[in-house]
Amino acid sequence: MKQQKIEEHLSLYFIMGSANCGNRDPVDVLKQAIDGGITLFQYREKGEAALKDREKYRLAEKLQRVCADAEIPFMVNDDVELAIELDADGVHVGQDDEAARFVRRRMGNKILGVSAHTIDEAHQAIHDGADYLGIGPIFPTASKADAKKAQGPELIKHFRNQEINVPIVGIGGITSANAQEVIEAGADGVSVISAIAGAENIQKATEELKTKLR
Ligand code: TZP
Ligand code: MG
Repeated sequence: MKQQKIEEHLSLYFIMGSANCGNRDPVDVLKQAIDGGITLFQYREKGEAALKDREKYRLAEKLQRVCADAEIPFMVNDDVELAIELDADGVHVGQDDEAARFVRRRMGNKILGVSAHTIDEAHQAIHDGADYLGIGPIFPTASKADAKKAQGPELIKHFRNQEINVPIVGIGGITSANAQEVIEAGADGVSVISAIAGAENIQKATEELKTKLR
């Protein structure tokens, strides 16, 4: 996918796994989020009750099909094996996962996202072939157990001021109340878990977020 296209897909980037959906079916959650206007989806199966092996594969496959029907790119968090098995549209890795340069080699020209917290990490990720950077946590989050301290939208401004010009997506505690600040700071999009997966009305919450990104 061309960089311009990736940038457009980052606009409203929804991330979830079964643990983020409470007692709702992740397939329904994803369908409603798509109806609300998400532009990219990442399957992120984490936590104590996380699905494993066959179950994880089956859910991933279902979610991928929902994405394919809606022409929304389907990304996988961390699990490069799964992404390759499914022929997913891409993978997102953090600093503690398989090194981005190896992931790039294994994934060919698929989308590669890398989480970066410092300018050095950003330079390394770009050198390794990242298509975009995930920067955060911007605001405090309850969705990631080992999240670092929230840095505010200033963190994104800092990356832009240091000539980090690749596509950037902000992450962490982003809601319809603060999404605009993240974009104004220089992000191409926002990625959210709870603002969508935790909303009572998923489609409406997604639409609300969407209006803040224009
Ligand atoms: N990485 C940094 S913060 C975060 C991840 C995966 C969690 C984002 O979830 P939420 O609910 O949108 O704050
Ligand atoms: Mg990771």
